[in-house]
Amino acid sequence: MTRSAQEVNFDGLVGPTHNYAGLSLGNLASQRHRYSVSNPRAAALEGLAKMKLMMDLGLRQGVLPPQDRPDLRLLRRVGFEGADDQVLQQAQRDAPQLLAACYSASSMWAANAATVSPSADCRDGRVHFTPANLLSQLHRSIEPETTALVLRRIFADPACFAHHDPLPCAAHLRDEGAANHTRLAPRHDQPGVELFVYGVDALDASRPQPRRYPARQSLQASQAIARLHGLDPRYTCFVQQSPQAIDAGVFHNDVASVGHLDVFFYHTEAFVDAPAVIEHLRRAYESCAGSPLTTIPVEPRELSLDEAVESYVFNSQLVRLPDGTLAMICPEECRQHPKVQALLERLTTGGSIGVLRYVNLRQSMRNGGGPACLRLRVALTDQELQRVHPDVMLTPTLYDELVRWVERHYRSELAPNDLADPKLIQESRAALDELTRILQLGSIYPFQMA
Ligand code: SUG
Repeated sequence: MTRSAQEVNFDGLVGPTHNYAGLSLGNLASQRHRYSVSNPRAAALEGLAKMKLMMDLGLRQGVLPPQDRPDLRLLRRVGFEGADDQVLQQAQRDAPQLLAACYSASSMWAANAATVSPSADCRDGRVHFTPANLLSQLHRSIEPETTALVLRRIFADPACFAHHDPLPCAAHLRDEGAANHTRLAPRHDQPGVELFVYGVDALDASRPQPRRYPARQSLQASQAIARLHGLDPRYTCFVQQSPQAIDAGVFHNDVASVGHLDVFFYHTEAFVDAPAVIEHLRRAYESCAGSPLTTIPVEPRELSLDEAVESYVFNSQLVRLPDGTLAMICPEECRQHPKVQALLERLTTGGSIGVLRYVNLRQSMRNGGGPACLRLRVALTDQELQRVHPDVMLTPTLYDELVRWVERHYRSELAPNDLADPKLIQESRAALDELTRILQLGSIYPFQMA
């Protein structure tokens, strides 16, 4: 099948300091695995295996480099002084959570890197990118600067790509990127509906709010992005995530719904007034696309929100294979879950899903990151795809090279105490320096620019 546009998944490559520090309040897996020993090598290889699966299914797949960690600039900005190893030792003694924050490999979850609108939706006919400010969590708030630089480097041609700065760092404008954004369209090169899901309206305290856990996305941030991208207000929907869902561990909406082209798979307790949300979405979609939206609702009696969070079934990737079949890429954890198995059986025998594949992402999952968290979707026309930095596009050769690179540089065990080991800084920098050569990205890290 010839395609004039396609969705390309850009996955965050897991960095060499992947660890479990329990940094994300409201992310139940992150809390549960706090201080366990991680395996950065396995984490990176699992992520690469998922990318390879996508490539083997006939889909284009891109790679986003990890960020430079530890980010010692963070520790210096909060008052730790001296040489690198002194800064690390003092932070370990006085503020181990800050030390963990500056070591987090969280940029692997590329769904939080940015919000991306395809050219067909944007007034100026370019693909628009807004890196997320990620200010709700300290360890993630240090990502936007490098993310912005990397995206500008990969999508460099101003005739095709428009880059905005991350939104100003104020709680009013807290933004977590594509994890709370879904685009629905009949084709990737036709206008679609952009659905923005927010956790809080920062200007209206009378609206329902979560009680236990933070709402990470504000309505005002989503509105700002829609304005910046020049989206058509008729086809832009802002809907509120249910506070109960946030309190049940749905810290990003992509833990309770996923959409792809004309299909929207969602838990009926994901939104405030879900029936009205779906009706609104259907109408917007029909008037934009001229054809109906296919919705796949899941009621709590079939799967509770808690079970959705446990299994991460809504964090599966929905992709259309080159022959048009809809495929679902699920976390391995779904295989062990009888109720999820029954749900998936219903979807496959009913014909909604043509192909079902499971991926083992255990290392990332233990920090609350499933298949869809690891990828940033960028719908591109053939012409736009030609303008993407070619060396980040996965090929069998690049895959082999990246596997060898991981095996050369990554540790297979990282315990909380290892974060004060100054050798880890050198190891990590050596790995990243080499990676920028493999991906031909030039200097992107602060240590390369010093
Ligand atoms: O922001 N976990 C990430 C998981 C992000 C998942 N992304 C999407 N749902 N799209 C987060 O909570 C845990 C880090 C730690 O605890 O060490 C963490 O940051």
